[in-house]
Amino acid sequence: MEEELLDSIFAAILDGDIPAAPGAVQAALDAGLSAETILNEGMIAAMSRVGELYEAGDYYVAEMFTSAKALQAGLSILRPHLQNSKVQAAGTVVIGTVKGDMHDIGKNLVAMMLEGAGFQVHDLGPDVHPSRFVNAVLEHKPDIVALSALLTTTMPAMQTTIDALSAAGLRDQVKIIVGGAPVNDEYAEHIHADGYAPDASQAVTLAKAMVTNG
Ligand code: B1M
Repeated sequence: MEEELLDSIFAAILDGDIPAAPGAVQAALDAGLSAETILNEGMIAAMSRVGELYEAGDYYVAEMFTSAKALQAGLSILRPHLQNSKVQAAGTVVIGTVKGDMHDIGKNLVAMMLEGAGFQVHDLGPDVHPSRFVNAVLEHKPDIVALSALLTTTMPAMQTTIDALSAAGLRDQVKIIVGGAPVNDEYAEHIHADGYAPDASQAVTLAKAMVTNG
């Protein structure tokens, strides 16, 4: 039963069936599956398969795009269930996907889960120029700046963003966390970020530790 429900979520996303995705997610929730299981074993697993098919030349950008839309449609149902955290953290976060990078699903998940944990989140969207991060830090005075990148070609924009914050004299006023599929601990250290998280829930743990421990 559980497997069938997860299979139908997986299929809706893999096939880019935008109308079917919300219903499949709702059915799994109604059957008592946890939001985390639905997200990780249904939705993200399907997206990984989409990536594999794209790499193999069986899917094109158009299919990746429709699958992303189906995932987003499913997320709209899942959103309140991912935000049910009982522990509330105080802190402000400015988040965005770096310049040149249009991938925003992972970033949206991180933003959503930070909000669920009680953070005030200013989401600048995808393709954010370093100067927009600088302006947002001046405007919102966040505790944390969170940078996402999904492409190896846009990872260097994380460095450029950190450099822009340094040049504006703001680097010491914020903690910077980074993440996204091609990013790792080593890269975070290399660009002098303050931390790296491999997924949205660990980004929340990291952000909480940063506002608690300073
Ligand atoms: Co693109 N794409 N894409 N794509 N796309 C990838 C990333 C790719 C790996 C596919 C592949 O080849 N297997 C590949 C990158 C290769 C590389 O650089 N190594 C790729 C490519 C090549 C491209 C284009 C260049 C294709 C082209 O045009 N020829 C193009 C680039 C456009 C641009 O950005 N300039 C492109 C375009 C697109 C679409 C627009 C069609 C669409 C994005 C739609 C959207 O986001 N609104 C898309 C999609 C959907 C993907 C895949 C299939 C799925 C990404 C996704 O949403 N995953 C992806 C393949 C894959 O990842 N398997 C692929 C689900 C999401 C929940 O995971 O974003 O990894 P993710 O987020 C995770 C963690 O990474 C982490 O938390 C999340 C999980 O909890 N995380 C953070 C993310 N940010 C974080 C920040 C943090 C902490 C954790 O702290 C701040």
